[in-house]
Amino acid sequence: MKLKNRTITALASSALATTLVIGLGGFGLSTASASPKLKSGQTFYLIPKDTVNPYETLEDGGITAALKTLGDKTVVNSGTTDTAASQIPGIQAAIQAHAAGIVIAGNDPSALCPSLAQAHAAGLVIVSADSDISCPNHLFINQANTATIGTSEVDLLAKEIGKSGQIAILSAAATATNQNSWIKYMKVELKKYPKMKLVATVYGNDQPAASLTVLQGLLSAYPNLRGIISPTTVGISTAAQYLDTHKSLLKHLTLTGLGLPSQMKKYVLDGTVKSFELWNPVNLGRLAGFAVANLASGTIKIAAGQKFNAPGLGEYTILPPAAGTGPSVVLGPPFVFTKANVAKFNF
Ligand code: RAM
Repeated sequence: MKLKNRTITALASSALATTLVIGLGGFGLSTASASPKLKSGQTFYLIPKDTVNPYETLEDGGITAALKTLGDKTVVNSGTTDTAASQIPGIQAAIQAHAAGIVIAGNDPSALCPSLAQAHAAGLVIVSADSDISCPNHLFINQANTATIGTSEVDLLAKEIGKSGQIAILSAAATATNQNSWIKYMKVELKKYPKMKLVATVYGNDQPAASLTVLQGLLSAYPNLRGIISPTTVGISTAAQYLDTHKSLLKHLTLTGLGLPSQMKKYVLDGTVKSFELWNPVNLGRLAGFAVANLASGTIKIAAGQKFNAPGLGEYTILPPAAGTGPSVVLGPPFVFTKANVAKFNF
C-alpha cells in the first residue's frame, strides 16, 4: 500500500489531484507543509538539457514552483542543443551570481565535472535531476529506479510483438547519461527474449527534426523492423507522428518508450501506439526543488539515510551510492499509459 501511495503521489500534480483521487482509487496528496527551518530569499540556477524540450520545461516549472513556496528564486540558463558545451555557461553564470545552488540535467556524464567542481568549490550546492553526472559532491534526483525504466520498456515491447523480431532504439543525445543507463538495462533484459534482436540504436538529440531523420534512416535500413523503443519524449512523439501518417507501417511495426501523455494522447487514442511509460516531470522538478532547498539550508547533507519532506509528495530518504551513481533519491515507479488512462493526465 505504501508503494502504491507513493506511485500515485509521484504522478499526481496538484491540479490533477482530484481527477486521480477519483480515477485511480482514492490516494490523495500529502498536505504536509514546508519545514520552517528552510532559508528563503535564495537564488538557484536551473540548467536543463535544453530550453526547448517541453519535458524539461515541465520539470523546471516544478522546481520553480517548489522553490517559490519557500520564497526562493530560480534562473533557467541552458542552450538549445543537448551538449555539455551549451550547459557550461549556465554553471559559470551561477558561480558569478553567487547562487545558492544548481539543479542540472546532464547532457554528458563527465564533461561538466570541471565546471561543477568550480561551482562546488565556490560553495554552491549541486543537484542533478533527470539525467545524472558522474562527478563527486552532488545529489541525484532520479525519476524512477534506473534498471526498472530500462527493463520495463523491453517487457512492454516484448508483450506487444510476441517476443520476437528485429527491434531498434531511437534515443536522445548519444552522451545523455539517463538514456544510456536505461539502454544498458534494456540490453540486459533482452537476454530474456532470445528471439528479439536489437539491430540498431540511433540518436535524434532530443530534436524533432533530427529524430525524424534518424527514424527514416532506420526504417529504410531495416524494412523488417518489428519494434522501436524510444526512451525520450521527443523521440517517441516524433516517431508516433510519423507512424500516424504512414499507417501501413503499423501492420508490422510497434512503437513504445517514454512519452508525455499530453503529446501521446492523440496517438494512443487512434491506435498508433498501444502503451508507453513515464512519471510526472513536474513532480520530479518539485522533488528536486525541495532537495536543493534543504541542502542549501543545511537541514540535510548528501548522505545515505538523510530524510527530507517534499510538501505534496511526501517524505524522501537519500539512498546509498549504487553501481554507476552516487547518493540518490527516487521519485517513484514509472507508470504505464494506455488508451484506458492516457486522457486523465495534464502533463
Ligand atoms: C526527454 C529527455 C529527458 C527524458 C525524457 C523521458 O524529454 O531526454 O531527459 O527523461 O525524454
